Amino acid sequence: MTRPLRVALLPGDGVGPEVIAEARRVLEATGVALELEELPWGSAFWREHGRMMPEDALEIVRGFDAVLLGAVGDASLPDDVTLWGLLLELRQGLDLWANVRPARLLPGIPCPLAGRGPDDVDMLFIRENTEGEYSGVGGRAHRGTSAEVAIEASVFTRAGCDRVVRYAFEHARERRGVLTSATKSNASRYGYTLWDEVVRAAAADFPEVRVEHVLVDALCARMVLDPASIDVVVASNLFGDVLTDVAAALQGGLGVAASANVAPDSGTPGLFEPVHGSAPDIAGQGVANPTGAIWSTALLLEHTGHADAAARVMSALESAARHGPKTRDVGGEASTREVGEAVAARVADAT
Ligand code: GGG
Repeated sequence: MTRPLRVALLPGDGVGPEVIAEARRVLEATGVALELEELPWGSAFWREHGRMMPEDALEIVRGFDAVLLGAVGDASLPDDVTLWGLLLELRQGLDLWANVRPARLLPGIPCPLAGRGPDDVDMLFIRENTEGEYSGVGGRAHRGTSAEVAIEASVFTRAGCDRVVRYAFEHARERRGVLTSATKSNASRYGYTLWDEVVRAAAADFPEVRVEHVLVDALCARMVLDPASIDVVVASNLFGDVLTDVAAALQGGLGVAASANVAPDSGTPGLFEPVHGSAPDIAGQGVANPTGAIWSTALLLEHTGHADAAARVMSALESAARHGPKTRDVGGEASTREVGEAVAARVADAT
């Protein structure tokens, strides 16, 4: 008998608990044998313990096959405290070096670009996830004086660039065969030029993939003007974050976008999360779109060897996008729970 899939649910802050409740409902409807455990970490945990997660959080997480995270961020705490205390600590501590973000417009979801539809928006972003501009290297001196100085160093290593670039090439080979590398190596002459060299060297091992080097600002414009020309994008940590908010807008908004933080071929549990944050303006109202969290569940199933269940979740999400129910951010009137229940029912029917 195969052992159950052990998933840690980490609802976190704001709308996190609402969307993770629906993701859980859908996960349970797949029929996959599960062992689920909720981890009460986040800003409420910080208020009680003075930290976002327990000291042995990484050890605890390593005991699971995967983690499903809702959101982090709370008005009572500085954003850098909540992000570094939980999400970035998990990404770096577990060395989850690739952040995979599909940006596909599901039929039935309105596209903000006039005249464009699902055929135009089908991109995959591979974001470097442990170094670059998010390395956490730097400091501040002479605080509060007119001589104050702040340094935020971007750290790029050849090995760190190489592994994520090769992973992106592999995806491009499986998709439409085009890899776009996004940098700003005309202005930032050290880290991004190393990145460019690594891309050129890796390209020799993927002759079937056409590579293009595009400056990140030009890529933002192209994503809006000609999204159909973009297949797989590989980008540094910060650029990947920014580009995928633009991409999320093209696929119907942040509520729809999903992501997987993974360390391929390492055996380390992946961390799966909707791209959106805690959305304090709508938290507790039951109106948040659970699509990004449910889509992240499909990525979790796919990455843990349950491709059939993942496909059933995606097809149920596609059906809800086409026929409803939908939340108000994508043109409907349904609640978070109504969408979750409808998707879970379709998954169960197909099981
Ligand atoms: N879904 C987790 C979450 O709250 N993400 C918000 C966020 O600010 N993420 C930063 C990042 O992905 O770098």
